[in-house]
This record gives sequence, structure tokens and C-alpha cells, in this order.
Amino acid sequence: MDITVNAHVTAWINSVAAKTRPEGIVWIDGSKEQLNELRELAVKSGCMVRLNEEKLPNCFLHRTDPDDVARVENRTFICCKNEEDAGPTNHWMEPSEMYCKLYGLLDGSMIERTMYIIPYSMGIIGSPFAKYGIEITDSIYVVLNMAIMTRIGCDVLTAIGNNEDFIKGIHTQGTLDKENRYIVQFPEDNTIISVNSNYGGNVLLGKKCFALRIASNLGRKEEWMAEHMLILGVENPQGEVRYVCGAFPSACGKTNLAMMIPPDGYRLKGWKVWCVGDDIAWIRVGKDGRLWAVNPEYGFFGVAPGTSEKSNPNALETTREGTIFTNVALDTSDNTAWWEGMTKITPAHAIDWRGNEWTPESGTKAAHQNSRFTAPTKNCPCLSHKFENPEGVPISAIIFGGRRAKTAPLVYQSRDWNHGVFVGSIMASETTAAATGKVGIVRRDPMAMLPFCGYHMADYWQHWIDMGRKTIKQPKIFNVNWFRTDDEGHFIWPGFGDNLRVVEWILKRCFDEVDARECELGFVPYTADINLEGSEVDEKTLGELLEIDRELWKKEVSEIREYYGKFGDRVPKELWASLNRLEDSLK
Ligand code: GTP
Ligand code: SPV
Ligand code: MN
Repeated sequence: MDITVNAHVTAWINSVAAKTRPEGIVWIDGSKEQLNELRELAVKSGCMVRLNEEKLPNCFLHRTDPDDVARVENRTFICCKNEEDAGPTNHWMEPSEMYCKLYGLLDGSMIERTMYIIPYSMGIIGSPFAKYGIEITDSIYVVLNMAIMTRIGCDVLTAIGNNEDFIKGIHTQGTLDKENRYIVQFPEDNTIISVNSNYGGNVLLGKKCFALRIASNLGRKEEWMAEHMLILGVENPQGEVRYVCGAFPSACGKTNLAMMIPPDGYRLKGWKVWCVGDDIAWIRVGKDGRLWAVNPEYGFFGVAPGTSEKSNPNALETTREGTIFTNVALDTSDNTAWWEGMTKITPAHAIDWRGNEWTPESGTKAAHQNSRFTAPTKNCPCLSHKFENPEGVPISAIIFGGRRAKTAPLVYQSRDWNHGVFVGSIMASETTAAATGKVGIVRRDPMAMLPFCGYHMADYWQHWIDMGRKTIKQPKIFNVNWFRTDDEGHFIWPGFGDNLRVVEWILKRCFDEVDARECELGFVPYTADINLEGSEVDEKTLGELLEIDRELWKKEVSEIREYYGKFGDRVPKELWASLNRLEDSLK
């Protein structure tokens, strides 16, 4: 049954159905009844396990194929006409060649399967900033996750009307053959095709594929920015709420910062933290000339391991209802979800993420390191009242950050917007389990967008510089590093809620409320200006955290020079100027 008269939509769906040959077609209308039926079907078919209905109402566990547990960057492509436009950081293939390959894989891929059609919106349906997509998939898991992560259903079709202005997404689990797994963006056709995976960022096409890779292209054309950023509101005891965006690479602390609990001393004084978003920000110049950010998502796809009552009670609370857990362990004593770092006491017996019997003696991890929860934003105890504001929130600060054991200090501020773009462009971080490949290798990850920028990285830097020119009161740009380690490899900074101590300084800098010391990198705090009261850190340690190792930075500069060289003459001259200045200051 068709539920739209949009001829563009029906023609496209018919052509995909003709190729994939599903047994039936089901439109996702967004109704509770339909989603409930699909949940039942998912449980019956073994795709999901229903968890303890009292402790975790409407929550489910899903286990993926053990070879399909993370994003696959080496199989992710940007297919635009000219290879140069994809740039040296993206995999590329000529579009017609790629279509040919993918159509081959799609051929008959849905035989004996149901084809689901999910109309979804990134952003508030009907708001001027919303963008619409339709994802065709043969996975109930995708349907049920998209129903949490995005706004879905008939209202989206109404908003699309008779336009062709929607992002086409085709997903098939195929055979899950990892040698033939492809996550492909065609930015010139507003099309995404994903085959042979059934895991998170590879298949929930609204997220990284659309809201970052395709949207970064749209933003460049339409003068806005699609960023891999959390959005956080910080309320001070005077009741003023100031907003920051933070770009950290995957599994480097966005969700945790977005939901942090202020340290006791702060809470007692009246500090509050409001979460607007934990992963993606769409940023525009507002009527007042400032930058305003919205979170286009409707749910959180968060890292499970390490999430505990102590580290992130807000996230834990968010997962207590209507949540899908992927690749966590099943605590068989009460049929609940469990993962390493969740509780002090380890369950005596569990079913691990592969579906095998597990005990603490097994010597393996019960939950996969990149196991995740998909939870509705509305469950979040600290969700911002501005979450549903169509205009979003005005941004005072932008924070870049990554995992660096040594080089990057706890925090520093850029000299101005263009220098801030430089700071973002030279970001580097240790790789994590969020993507397949080696973990712990330092790599450049500009603006945390390395796997997500849908066009030439240097053109993207230029876009940042151009956006700064279009903005009247630019946010101040900072870099943070919560992950500096001592010689034994222990984190020196306590992190989590204590990060508010740094964010307080950052926001004060944005409103000219605190002085700073100029250094080679920009500005760093005077140690006395970071409130350490009630923390386990003393001023001497803070001093060390803020130290800049000139020898390491000299090496860094020569690496950056080599890195920029990869992008040829597309690197904005403003960035070269910042690099030269940094080099001179280290002489
Ligand atoms: P994605 O969802 O992949 O984009 O990850 P994310 O950036 O949202 O990271 P998340 O907040 O889920 O944190 C990832 C890991 O980093 C978890 O294991 C956290 O426990 C850990 N982590 C987060 N914040 C901090 C921090 O301030 N200090 C330390 N030491 N670890 C942190
Ligand atoms: C990330 O890797 O940045 C994630 C998880 O948020 S995924 O959606 O799989 O990309
Ligand atoms: Mn996250």
C-alpha cells in the first residue's frame, strides 16, 4: 500500500523494488501500533531479545554479526564526478562504476525479505532547517533504531509533499559479506547506498551518512555547517545559560560531556548542565548574525562500556525505557543489559555479546568495546528545554578535542576565528573501537570530521573560514584534551563532571570575564583561574597539564606541514599563516 502520491518517491521505490525483489513492501507510518507489531516480529524472529519489562520497559537487546560491529572507514566512499572533489581523505570511485557495482549487489538482495520504507526527518518536521530522507531497508533492526534516532512517519511525507527534495537511502543487509560491504554517498545525487552491514553508523543512514557526509555538502552550498559536535548548555548560578559546541572524534567523550553532572561544589551553588545534542550539530548564521546550532537527531546512539551511575548517570537513566542495546551482555539473573564498567559487582553469569555463556572467569569481554545503546532524547533527565526550539541555540564557544597522551595541553584558546580553524584542522587523536582497524594510533582528524566530511577536506576548511566572515559575533574557539597521561599511562585529569571546571573558564573567556596567558599555541589559563575546589587535582598538577612541550610541538609542526602538503594549493592561506606563526614562536 502506498501512502504517498509523490511521483518521485513512488518511481524511485518501484525501481528499487524491481531490483531487490522483496517479498512485500511495508511503509513505516510512525504509529505506535505498527512499531509494536514490528518489535514483536523482531523478538519472534530472534532479531531482538526483550529485556526485563519492569526494570527496562520496552527495551531490547540485539546482537550483530561478530564481523559487523563498527563503522568501516575503509569501505566508505564519496562518489562525486571528479575525484579531486572528494579529496585525499576520502575513498572515491567514479559514480557510474560504483552504481554498477552496487546494483549488482542489490540485485535480488531482498528476495524472501520485507522491504521497509522509512520516511524520516533530520530536525523538527516542518521547521525551516529540517531536511528529509527516505530510507529503504530490509532490516527491522534499522526500522526500530531509526524510529528512535529520527522523527519518522506520515508527517514526514506530508512535509516532503510533491518535492523531489529528499535524500534517497537504500540499505540491504545482503549477506553481511564484509569483503563486499559498501557505505556509499553520492552527494551530487543526494543518494546513499549501504550494503552488507547491519550495524549502527553503517546503516542508520540519517546519522553519519546523511547528517554529516551528505549534509556537509548541502551546508557548503547553502552556507551552513554540518558538524560532528555535541551541543551543551551551561547554566551558571545567576541563571544565565551559555551554549558550547564540542567536536571530539568518535568515542572521545561527546556524549559524556553533553550529559555531565557538575561536581558537588558546583551543583550546590546552582550550576546546571543542559544537553541539546551529543553527536551532530547543524549550525547556521541566525538573524542576529551569531551562529545558532540545532541537533537534527531524536535519539542517542551512545557507547555503552564505561557508562555507569558514577561516570554518566544521565546517560544511564536515558536508557531505562524504550532503548535498544546492541552487542552488550545479557545479565541472566534478571534479564537486563550489562557491560564492563557499568557496576562495581560483575554478574556471576551472563550471555556475552556473541551469544555465548559467560562468567567473570571467561577471560573475555562480556560486552563488545563498541557496544551501544539507542535511546530516545526525551528520556534524558538533563535534556535542554531548547531541544525542540526550531532556531536552536546561540553558540558562544566551539571546543575541539581529542585523545592525546602528551602533546595537547588540557585547554588552550585560539587567537581568533581563523586561528581557531587552524586549531581544528590540526586536531589529532588516538583511534578508538568506534571504527574497525587498530585502536590507539594517533592520526589527524580535522574537526573530528575525517570519516565524515563529504568533500575535499581543504575546501571544508575554506568553508569554515568563509562562515566566520559571514558571522557577526563569532564563537571563540578552544582545544581541550581530557586524556593526557602520566609516565605510567594513567589519565592525569579526572575528566567527566570535572570537565565543567575547564568549561567554566572557556565560557568566562567568551564573555571577557577572565584573563589568560599568551603562549605559543594561543592563550592558556592562569592556574589560579581554574576552580579546583573539591577536585583531586592540585595546582601543580594543573600546571603540568597546561604545559607545552616545545620539542614535541616542533615535531608536530613539521608533521602538520607534511600533512597540509597532501591537500595541495587548496589549503587556505590563513591556515598556512597560522602554521608559520606557530613555527616561528617555537624557534
Ligand atoms: P561516539 O558516540 O562514538 O561519537 O563517542 P563520544 O564522543 O560520544 O564518546 P563518549 O562520551 O561515549 O565516550 C567514549 C569513551 O570515552 C567512554 O569509554 C568514556 O568513558 C570515555 N570518556 C568520556 N569522557 C571522558 C573524560 O572526560 N575522561 C576520560 N578519561 N574518559 C572519558
Ligand atoms: C561514531 O562512530 O562517531 C558514532 C557511532 O557515533 S556510529 O553511529 O556507528 O558512527
Ligand atoms: Mn556519542
